[in-house]
Amino acid sequence: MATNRTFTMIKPDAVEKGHIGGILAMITDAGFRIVSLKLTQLTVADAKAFYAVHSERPFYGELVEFMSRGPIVAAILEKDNAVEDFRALIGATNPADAAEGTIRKKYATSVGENAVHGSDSDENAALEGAFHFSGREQF
Ligand code: RTP
Ligand code: MG
Repeated sequence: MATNRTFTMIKPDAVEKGHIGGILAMITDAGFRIVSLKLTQLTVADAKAFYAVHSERPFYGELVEFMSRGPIVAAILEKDNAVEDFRALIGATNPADAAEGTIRKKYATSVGENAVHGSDSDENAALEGAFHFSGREQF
């Protein structure tokens, strides 16, 4: 079933640098409604599970260490065509390739430490959102 929701994390690099407010402003200015929002931290096991699809990639260990090293902001967002439009708003994985006006162009520092996550499908958006938020926390 197609949905109009996606899931995002403001990653530890951007939280450390004080960019939570700036990134949330770009998200809401782009027309996304905040359904759920929290400051939290991934355990090593959480990060391993979240990025299990990349477990054979050479950067997996570094990615797990990075994503669990400090607080993140987790959020469920709502908008028509949410998954695709949010991927467009965050920009390319590598900030060197990210278009002007994207979140990663403004806030990411490297291909690894790239400020934000965006779900890649409706199915993953639902799974990722449900991992962090109960039904009572979704508004
Ligand atoms: P994300 O899942 O975090 O939204 O990022 P993405 O779809 O744009 O990129 P993906 O291919 O799913 O990669 C997941 C995350 O792994 C890190 N990465 N590091 N060192 C590297 O070459 C490398 N490649 C990817 C990034 O943090 C990327 O967002
Ligand atoms: Mg991805």
